[in-house]
Amino acid sequence: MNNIGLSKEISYALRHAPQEYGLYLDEQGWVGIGNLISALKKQERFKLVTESDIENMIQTSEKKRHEICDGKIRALYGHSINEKILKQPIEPPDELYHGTAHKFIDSILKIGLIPKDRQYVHLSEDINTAIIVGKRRDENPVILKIDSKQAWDDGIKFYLGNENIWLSDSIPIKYISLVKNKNTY
Ligand code: HQG
Repeated sequence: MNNIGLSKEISYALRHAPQEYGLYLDEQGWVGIGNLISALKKQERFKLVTESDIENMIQTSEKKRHEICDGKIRALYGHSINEKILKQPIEPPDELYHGTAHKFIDSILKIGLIPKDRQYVHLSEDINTAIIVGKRRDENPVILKIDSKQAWDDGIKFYLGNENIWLSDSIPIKYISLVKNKNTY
């Protein structure tokens, strides 16, 4: 089984288009793993997929994007579906980071970080993760530092994605600063 292809397909189904697969996510984004497997099997390339293929894909992935519990599976972050996935607010680390493209900076510094097509803003626990995220859009990404302690104290909600990806509601500019990075500037 091609783990990258399987991971992308499952992310697409569980983050963006469950209805295309006849799936209904509950409020926390869970769906029965048997239902997901039945839906995937309708495609020729996934007709032999098993639960252990999915477990293996999750375990060997360089990023923890999905989790399985009690016969159910969900995406941990990234959702764009209309029904908002409910997350429990949790106090974040004092600082978080966001890697982005130069072309977005003027707009971010004008209106702050917004979720765009997703349900939440995605933030990284460390600069290296932010660089990897930013490199998806810009070879030499801009890294922003978020004063998450102050934002949390002021009532902005943060939520856990995986062990180094945090989610949040929109982040106003007063909590955002540019990280001076010798590779970036
Ligand atoms: C930008 C991947 C203009 C924001 C990654 C980002 C992550 C603004 C883009 C996860 C803006 C949205 C999410 C504003 C934000 N004006 N641009 N006011 N506010 N933006 O993909 O954080 O590999 O929705 O900077 O690794 O890049 O798929 O968010 O560039 O963890 O598992 O709008 O997706 O994970 O892009 O990435 P995205 P993201 P996976």
